[in-house]
Amino acid sequence: MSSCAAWAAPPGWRRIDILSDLHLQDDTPRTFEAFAAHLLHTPADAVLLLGDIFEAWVGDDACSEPGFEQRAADVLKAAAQRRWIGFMAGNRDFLVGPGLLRATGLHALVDPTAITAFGQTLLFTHGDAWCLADTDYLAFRSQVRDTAWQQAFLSRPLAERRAVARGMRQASMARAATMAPETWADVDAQRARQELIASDAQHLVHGHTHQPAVHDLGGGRQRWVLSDWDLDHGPTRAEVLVWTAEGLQRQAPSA
Ligand SMILES: [Mn+2]
Repeated sequence: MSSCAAWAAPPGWRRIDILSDLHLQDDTPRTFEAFAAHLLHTPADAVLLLGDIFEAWVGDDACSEPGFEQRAADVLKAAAQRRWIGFMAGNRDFLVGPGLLRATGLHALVDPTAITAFGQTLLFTHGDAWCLADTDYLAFRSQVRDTAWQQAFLSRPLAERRAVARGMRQASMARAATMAPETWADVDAQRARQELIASDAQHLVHGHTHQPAVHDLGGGRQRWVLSDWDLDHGPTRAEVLVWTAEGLQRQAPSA
């Protein structure tokens, strides 16, 4: 069982927005604009970013050069001045570090985190760590989440890190092209139930699989899967999960 962070929302919060899997990069300008507009204009008191906000993140020092990362940091900073924003790493942006969080005013969210608000406790995770059938990926994950591996990677020149990220993205796209999203590994239901019981939470909320749905886990427990976002290719996908005293509800982003 993973060690789980747990905290209660401040009593003044009325609405918490949850989003993930925007996979932002330099060539997704419409998705980026929709993300920025939502963060700046949502009426929510808090926003939980549940991972893979960025398609790749090669180190917080990337923000020191004019370009995509710097624009993204500017948006996050402006948004964090208006409301509480929490950041949980995904399998793409796990190298977001304390430098970016400090510079923007974002709060780190441990994976998983249980939050109590509106008389209910929900458990939040990106989702990749509990896709237990994906053993190749889990081996890769434990390698790249290792502190020594990360220090070695981050000590390489920025241009070299960008080249490695490009190569990994191409390999991942080539792999994904051979598999429909429905066939990707999914969060293990037994593990999800165990984690909910251990953290005394009612529902699990996660992203990662790009298969928005609500799954019944029995005993009144549910697994809510977030939508990915894509406003740059084909049919538009963009959805925010809104948590209020009324429960959970999917909504279009604020414009
Ligand atoms: Mn992911």
